[in-house]
Amino acid sequence: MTATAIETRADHDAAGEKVFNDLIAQDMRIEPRDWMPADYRKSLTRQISQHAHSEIIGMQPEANWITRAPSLKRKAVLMAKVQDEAGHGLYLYSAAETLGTPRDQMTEDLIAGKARYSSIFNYPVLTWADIGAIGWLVDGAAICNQVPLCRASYGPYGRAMVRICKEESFHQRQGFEILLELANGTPEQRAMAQDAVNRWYAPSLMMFGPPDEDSPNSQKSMEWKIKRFSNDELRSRFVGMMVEQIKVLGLDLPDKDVRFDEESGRWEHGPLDWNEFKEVLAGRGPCNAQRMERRREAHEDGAWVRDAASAYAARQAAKHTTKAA
Ligand code: BYC
Repeated sequence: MTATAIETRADHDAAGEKVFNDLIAQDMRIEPRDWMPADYRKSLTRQISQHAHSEIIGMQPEANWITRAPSLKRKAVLMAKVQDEAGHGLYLYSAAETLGTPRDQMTEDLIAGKARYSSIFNYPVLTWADIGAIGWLVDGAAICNQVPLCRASYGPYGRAMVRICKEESFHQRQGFEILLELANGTPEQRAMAQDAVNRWYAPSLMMFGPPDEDSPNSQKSMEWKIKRFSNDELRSRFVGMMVEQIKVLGLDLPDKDVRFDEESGRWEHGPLDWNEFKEVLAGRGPCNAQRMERRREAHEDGAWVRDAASAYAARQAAKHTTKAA
């Protein structure tokens, strides 16, 4: 590179950085062709691809229950929910691709065990009430975390989140309704609902990520207005929502330490087992191996679809080339 070329590149970066900082300061959106710092691109690709993987892996625990759902209506609703999650994965992979990483690469990383997906999907789904608890607690936590992401500074991510959040609201309602019906059913059904809430409560609080003091990405992410609130702020907000909703269910939160702290204006909760969280992130949760194995199988089983789509695309492209000539 010549000295002038380097100078021009440096000038370009300096001008780009200024526009980027101004846009962030004015709460405006960064779009794919805009200049952005390499770390912003990297961190967004990390977060959005992890989010996409979570949606795709998240289909597994619920899909396992479609054939066992207790009525035709419940099967249809659950099937629609699982299909929604697939759609969320696709919007998010598309949003991540606008940052320059091809989707095939992201899939390879997931399958090779190099990429993360949400800790929550490494827990077993033992009863039908778990499907209610997942909808109510897991999708509830997802909404609480993701509504602020509708205002994320990166345009394609924020826009994808708007649609995702609308669908998550339905998901939460269906989970709540399953639990409500069980809570008002026979003593056995009620006990099953309480047991599911007991098992999913702590893992759903951990979905918000590690405590703020152990969250290496939060500070930069908040400066860049990707995240608008810290992990602990959102976790506390979620606890406050659950405290009210559990009253309607007539069940109990398995946490005697929940209380509103007037001084901080935050909901407090009991201690969480962060060692368990670390184990799950390290691939040693109850279902990590099973989820990854199933994902790899699905990828291999889908090879013929990818091959057929590529062959079709190549034929179409050849047709256009012939026509143009
Ligand atoms: N699980 O510095 P931190 C759904 C990782 S899908 C696994 O606080 P950040 C649904 C984190 O990635 C729900 N890993 O990170 C789908 C980081 O590792 P790296 C998925 C976690 O990014 C189907 C390290 O720990 N939602 O709802 O500032 C059916 C340090 O963390 C977790 C999203 O993905 C975790 N729970 O904040 C039903 C939302 N937490 O990358 C429902 C979008 C943290 O440095 N993502 N880690 O190696 C986010 O909002 C943020 O990425 C997080 C973490 C709040 C999750």
